[in-house]
Amino acid sequence: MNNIENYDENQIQVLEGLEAVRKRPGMYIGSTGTKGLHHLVYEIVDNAIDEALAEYCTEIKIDLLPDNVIRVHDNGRGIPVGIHPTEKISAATVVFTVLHAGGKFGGSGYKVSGGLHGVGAAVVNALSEWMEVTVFDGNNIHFQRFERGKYKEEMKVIGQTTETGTTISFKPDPLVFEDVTFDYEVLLKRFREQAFLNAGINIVFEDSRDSENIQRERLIYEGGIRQFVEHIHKTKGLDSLTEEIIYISSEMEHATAEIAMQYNDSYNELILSFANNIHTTDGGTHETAFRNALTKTLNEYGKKFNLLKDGDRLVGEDVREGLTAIISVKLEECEFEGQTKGRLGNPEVRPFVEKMLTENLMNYLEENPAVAKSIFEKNIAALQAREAAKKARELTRRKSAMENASLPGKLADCSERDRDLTEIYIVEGDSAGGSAKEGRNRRYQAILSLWGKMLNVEKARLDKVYGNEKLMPVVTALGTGLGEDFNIEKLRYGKVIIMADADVDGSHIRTLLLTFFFRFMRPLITNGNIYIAQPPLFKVYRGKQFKYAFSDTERDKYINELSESGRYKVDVQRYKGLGEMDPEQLWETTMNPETRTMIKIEMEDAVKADEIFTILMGDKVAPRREFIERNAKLVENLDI
Ligand code: TTJ
Repeated sequence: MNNIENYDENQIQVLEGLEAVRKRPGMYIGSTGTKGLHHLVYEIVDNAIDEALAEYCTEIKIDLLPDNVIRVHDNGRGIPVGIHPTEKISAATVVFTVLHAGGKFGGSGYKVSGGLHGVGAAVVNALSEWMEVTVFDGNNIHFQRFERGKYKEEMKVIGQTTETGTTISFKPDPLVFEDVTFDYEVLLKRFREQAFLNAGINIVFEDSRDSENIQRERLIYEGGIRQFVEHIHKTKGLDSLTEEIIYISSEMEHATAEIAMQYNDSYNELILSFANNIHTTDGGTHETAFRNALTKTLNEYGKKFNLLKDGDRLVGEDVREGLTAIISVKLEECEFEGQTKGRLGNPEVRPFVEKMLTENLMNYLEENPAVAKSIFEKNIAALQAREAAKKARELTRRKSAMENASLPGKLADCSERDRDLTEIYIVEGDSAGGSAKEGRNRRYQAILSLWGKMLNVEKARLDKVYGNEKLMPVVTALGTGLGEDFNIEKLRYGKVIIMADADVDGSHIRTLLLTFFFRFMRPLITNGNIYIAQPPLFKVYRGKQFKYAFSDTERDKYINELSESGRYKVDVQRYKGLGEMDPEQLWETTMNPETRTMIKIEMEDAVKADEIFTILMGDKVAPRREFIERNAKLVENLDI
């Protein structure tokens, strides 16, 4: 029987559903860029993790095969293959063809269910060039193949077996995704995270795309999120303040919560929160509860043991300096809020987590006075630094008021007063700054040239940032203030564009500025104000005809096009720096909104920059070497 030709009403509905996914993939998976591509894998793997959490499966094997084919296998019960009572086809077929049937399959009794947006296996199927489903039910091997969501043959038995489990293989559709190449590190990071969040789960990940260089990793962490904290400190090369990792967990009727935390010798906080194994990048009730309870408990502790001077009070910033914490809650039903659904909304979580932390942390501190002492000393040092920063800030304010020169001299401002229509280019180096100034549209484009030695924000607290000759002009030009003073309402430009050369120094300045924004002006990133300008790398020309290329591939393509496969001579000019372009070229290629391409910085990019920064600027050699080895290709491109 051929289902594509024998439409019945159900089948038509199903196909229309999957057609909708193919028409608007972004609505279902966020984007058709790399993020959306990787999302496909998580969507499938999450189902196997659910089976493991239900304790029916002991191992999940994920293979990244040649041609960017993904294969996910679990040794669970196997997706049910019997005929579905209303759809009249195999239940497994329903899972892969009916939207929103994935994950829960009509109340299979799973307590928690993952899936970033829970879009389900049918969405992945619709966006795959092909997908193959194999189910082992202990007796028979069942098999079905789909192409772009459609099937020609129903689920059928292809052999016998004594095993149980599910294997899904699929190849993302190159007609849907801009690039179908998976990033091993991105996938590994996500699987590792899942292994930390689900203590004891056993994930084997293998990348055999290159037969000469097969990479394989077994991820199993009996210590769960405690080992997550340990891993972060180790890979970042941070020394822990205390030996032990504080671990607190609690369970109530429909929810569990756990927290692992430890201080280190840096000044940065890293709080990662999760709800049902999904990273809540914008926090939410669980994270708010953690922050509140932490500040409250440490103040109470200080009061109780007379460790705080009269009138002194620790604020959130003080107690989070140098803190790494993982918060993981698992709920029957999560409500995700905000534009990117990155914030947990469930109100009942807040009192639950607050109570759990307040009670248990106070007990812990009283039972471990030596640990409590180191933590408290660190908090007090942070409090003192905060007060020093306040003084430095007031001094800078008074100074700039007296000098009556509130905007930096290196700023060539624009005339437009409607902020949303304006942009500021932050440019490293005077010659590039000069070209940009001449080439710009001065009505709505402002140029700020940077000069002087960059502050290593890694090692500096806020009090050192005030008064830094390189960063202060940025702060003043943007108008927002920084740290706790930051106010996005005061932002003077709609877009903040970092423009630097495509070389070592350029990527250095990009990383530094992104790290600076990430640490001290984070809302600029979450609000989507930060961009990276993309100057071309090559000019390919034949006589008066020319094209700008932004990558090696593009260069080769244009050489081929302009030479008409070798019939004409073409020349290639390589731009080493922005300064080599004249103002008109810079405008045409990099600054003209009609023709330029820019990268909009997302939180993930900033987190990555911050990570790169910590490792490369930190004082530990081993993690740096390891990082460079692991990311040899990346580092070569970024040249940090
Ligand atoms: C559902 O309830 C009856 C027994 O089997 C349960 C189930 O669905 N198990 C299951 C699903 N195991 N593995 C999957 C699964 C694995 C992958 C990789 C992908 C998908 C969509 C489901």
